[in-house]
Amino acid sequence: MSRTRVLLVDMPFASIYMPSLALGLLKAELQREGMACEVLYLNVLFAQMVGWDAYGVVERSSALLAGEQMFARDLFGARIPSDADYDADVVARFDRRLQLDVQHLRRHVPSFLANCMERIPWERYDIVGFSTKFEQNLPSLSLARRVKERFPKTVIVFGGANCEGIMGLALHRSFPFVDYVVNGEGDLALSQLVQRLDHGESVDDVHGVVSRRSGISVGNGSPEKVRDLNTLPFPDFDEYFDLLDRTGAPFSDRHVTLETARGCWWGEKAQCTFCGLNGESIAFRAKTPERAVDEIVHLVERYRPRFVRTVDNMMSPSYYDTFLPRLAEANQPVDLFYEVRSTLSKEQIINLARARVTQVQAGIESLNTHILKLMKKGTTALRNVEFLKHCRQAGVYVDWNLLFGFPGESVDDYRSTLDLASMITHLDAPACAGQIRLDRFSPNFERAAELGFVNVRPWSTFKYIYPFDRETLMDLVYYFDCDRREAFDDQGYFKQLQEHVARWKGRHDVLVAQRNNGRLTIHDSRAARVTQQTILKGVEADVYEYCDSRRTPAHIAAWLGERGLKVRAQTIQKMLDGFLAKRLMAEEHGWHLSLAVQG
Ligand code: B12
Ligand code: SF4
Repeated sequence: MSRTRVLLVDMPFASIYMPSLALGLLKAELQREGMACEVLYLNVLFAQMVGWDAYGVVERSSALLAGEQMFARDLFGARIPSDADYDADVVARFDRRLQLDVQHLRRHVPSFLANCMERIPWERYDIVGFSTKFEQNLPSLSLARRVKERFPKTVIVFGGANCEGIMGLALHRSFPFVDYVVNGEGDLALSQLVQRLDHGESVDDVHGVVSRRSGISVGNGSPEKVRDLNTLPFPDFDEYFDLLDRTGAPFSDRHVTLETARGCWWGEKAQCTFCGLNGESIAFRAKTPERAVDEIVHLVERYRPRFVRTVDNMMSPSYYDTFLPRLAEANQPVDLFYEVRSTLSKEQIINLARARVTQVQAGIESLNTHILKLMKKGTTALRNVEFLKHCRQAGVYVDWNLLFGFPGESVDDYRSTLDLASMITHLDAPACAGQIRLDRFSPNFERAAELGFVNVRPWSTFKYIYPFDRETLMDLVYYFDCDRREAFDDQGYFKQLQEHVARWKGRHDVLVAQRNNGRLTIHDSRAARVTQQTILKGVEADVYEYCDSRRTPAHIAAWLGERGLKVRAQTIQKMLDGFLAKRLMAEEHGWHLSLAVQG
């Protein structure tokens, strides 16, 4: 065992509903290498102090950067604009509840930081590591500065999504009390760093570690990446679950985080233009199915969660036939969440459901094929609807977004989106319909001019958080504002779409097809319906059911032919036109899809 003792800290405003996978992995890795390490979930303690609900409201409103702003005062005092200016300009645009919660939490920040200094035995640790993503920069920096002032010998290390690439160097340059920053994957870099410090050796050649030489911040490329994810340890979440029990956190369901892959296999080929999810590590790597199932079984036995939230950017394509059946066989008492592509077949979706993957985040993003092309999504509007329907049939909930703002969109695109959206209100509604954000690492940011974005600048809200010039902010932050090269008048469709989505979320429409005595009865409660009930018989009913997956008239003719039925092309087309007229079917480029969920 080395002499060096490490404390890893998760500050507000990390999610309190699940443990940090990064810290669970880093702790396990350090311990495996013989180094003493503990994890401190100060986000959970802050939530206990200010109230779980109020914390949750502010945490979920990350677009305001209120979490960063309320801690920035401690670090920058009068160097940033007043709270009153920030409230008037930013918070006032949101509802009263949020305004009150922000003010309530802000009042607790000084005493929270003071308590942290008094109650945590900092002198026990040689190295304190802060993990920072989302709105964790200012909370982490303000505490780190206090620790460094009181315990100058304590080594302060930063890492996490807010430190990736150039952001890590900018953070190190801007905050002299931060000794080292790991600017990417920390699994190998942190243990190398700790070992070097333990032996009193130079860290200058450790890849991915930013250090200070003669007072100047110097980076050393990207960290060495874990090539074989099977070599990672199982994460250790002991402190998180102990703390939940001790603080009496009022969550009925326990969640654990799990990683079965890193990077994105689709993005390696054609990265979606808005996506910065993978930072600088898009190369796809996955655990073997055996290892992934073993890890789930271990986490379930140790922490008894109700829900496993995987953090993969994209499920491995091979998992549908390997990992999922194996997981189904393991019959674990948990539901899972996964991010998936929306191009899955019906069989793949059924495999998800059998393995208890009951929630997915799917890259649907649009209901218009032209917009999907602009964002390089590699799918079509009709395939997206087919996916939503097959998920509903299999009992898999889909979390998705409707994105706008890609240069090249037209009013026709919005009109057709609205039309299709009005026909599928019986399927899961999007979580939001909104303009895309310009994120660092996304093609939209990296190749802004080429893709039609101009005047790219840090979010204006950052002026309430950092007293830095534009150049520093361009390197330090993750979110950017921009203008479109070509001005575009959406003729009010965009607002209509947002209103439609808001109504959709409140509706519980039904469009269901049920077989009874050879007849297919379709019940329809959508606002866009033509009739409440339609009864189909014979070939018509068969064709409607056959179009449960997308089919062309040629497919239908061939399928009927195999059943010994010779139906003329004109008759088939008439049937399909009838379904379309009743808005029971959607069509795109000759492909037809029945919209009713098969009961
Ligand atoms: C899971 C996830 C979530 C979960 C969080 C679960 C949790 N408790 O952590 C949920 C669903 C809550 C979530 C929500 C949001 N998320 Co999110 N999320 C992710 C995701 C997909 C995985 C994170 C993860 O656990 N990765 C696996 C771990 C192992 O990797 P890691 O965290 O990067 O850690 C490694 C290194 O960074 C480093 N490291 C980390 N900490 C430390 C500390 C030290 C000391 C050292 C040395 C190294 C180190 O080593 C680790 C191991 O290699 C990432 C994308 C991604 N692929 O990383 C986005 C990501 C973190 N989320 C992001 C965003 C923007 C959001 C939201 C704001 C969503 C939105 N509206 O857009 C909200 C904010 C929620 C909030 N305020 O809490 C951004 C963050 C950008 C940023 N710079 O912070 C990311 C990067 C994706 C993106 N590009 O949009 N998210
Ligand atoms: S949005 Fe999803 S599919 Fe597209 S590049 Fe990003 S992670 Fe991959």
